Amino acid sequence: MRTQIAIVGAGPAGMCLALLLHAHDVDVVVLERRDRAYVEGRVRAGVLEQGSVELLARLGVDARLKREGLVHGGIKLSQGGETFHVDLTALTGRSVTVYGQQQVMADLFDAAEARGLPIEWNAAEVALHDIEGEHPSVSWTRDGTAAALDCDFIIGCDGFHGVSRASIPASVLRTYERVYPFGWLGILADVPPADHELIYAGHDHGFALASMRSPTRSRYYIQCALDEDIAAWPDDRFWDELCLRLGPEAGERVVRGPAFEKSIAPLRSFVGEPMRHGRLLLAGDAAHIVPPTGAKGMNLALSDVAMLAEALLHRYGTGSMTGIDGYSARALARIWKAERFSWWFTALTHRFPETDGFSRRIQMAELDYLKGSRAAQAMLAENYVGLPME
Ligand code: RFL
Ligand code: PHB
Repeated sequence: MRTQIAIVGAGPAGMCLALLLHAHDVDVVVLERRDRAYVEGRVRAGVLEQGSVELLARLGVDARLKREGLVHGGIKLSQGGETFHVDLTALTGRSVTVYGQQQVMADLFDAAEARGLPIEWNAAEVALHDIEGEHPSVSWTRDGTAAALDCDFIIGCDGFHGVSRASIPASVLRTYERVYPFGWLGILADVPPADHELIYAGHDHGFALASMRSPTRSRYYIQCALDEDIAAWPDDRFWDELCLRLGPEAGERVVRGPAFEKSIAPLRSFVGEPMRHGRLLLAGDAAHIVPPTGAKGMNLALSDVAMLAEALLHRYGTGSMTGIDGYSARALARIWKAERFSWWFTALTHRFPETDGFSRRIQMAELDYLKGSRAAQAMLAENYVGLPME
């Protein structure tokens, strides 16, 4: 088999890139380790930057997003029980849209199916070959049968634990990492959200976040220990702790109900450089991870592939490798700013084991400063709604 572009991984990065290239008549094949139901079933991101919404619109996969996405012009920050509003739209002229990654994936898969875009589901033992030469290829097995694909470029969109980044020689790949000493315990419940906006709360017990998926479905998180036993968090205990951390004002408006999803996610900052080696290019979580506090992970995956699609289309349109040669540096410039923002927002709102009286008061002073300073709020707002794609 032969194609122009082999994409490893059918997450947001892989599927958006596949649809972008397919729309310009570039041949693509997507290889995915799991099946559609599994990828679509993963409860993950919830917030889309305006640039991400525009990209999905450009792909023509935004019909449901337009109907069901919740446009938010602000977020709330809560400190010691007191809540203040950051008016994203007044500060930046932009907004964000609350629309779950599960819904994004369903829309992308529906479009792929309708447009005849080939996805090889349940591709096991995916291996990349000859990425340093002119004729790379990908091999895999399904149900024990071997298959292979020759291509011009391989795009690694296979997430943090994929095979693509691992195919770059250790002598070439530089990695930068922070592993945070805590996780997020998250739940989904079919109850109306506590507020019409998201609430990010710092509390002596740790961070809490009130988010949502729809006017009738809430998504809540609380910071927890990495080795926390989920069984030790029956619904009542979760709701009590959440309300305490959100403070009396917001806590009072929390509607309780049975949690139908409960899981713990670890927090990590990670960047692998460069994002290209020979004919292998990386995008999304395969190259970088941010802690979810800044709501940047899925958005970065989408901005990476918007840049990558430009570079590849330039190559197929003109034969020039300029865009591909510049991709890694261009993408990393934006990624590092999102890394900084996600790290900063995490440090501001979470309780670290080493948080002593001094650092706690510094956190409180910074939140108080944010509350009273339009300049400080503008910094938060322009990062939260998404920096421009330069
Ligand atoms: P994905 O989504 O991990 O997709 C990678 C795909 O590759 C497949 N794969 C392989 N396929 C073939 N062969 C192999 N060897 C393979 N290895 C892996 C996998 O099965 C999978 O289908 O990466 P992608 O496309 O780069 O997308 C990244 C986003 O999914 C991720 O950054 C976000 O979910 C992060 N994130 C958030 N991002 C936001 O923008 N806003 C948010 O509000 C937000 N909240 C979150 C989050 C992530 C969370 N968790 C659980 C990590 C909240 C949480 C709790
Ligand atoms: C979510 O709704 O899952 C969500 C929202 C905002 C974040 C992280 C996760 O910062």
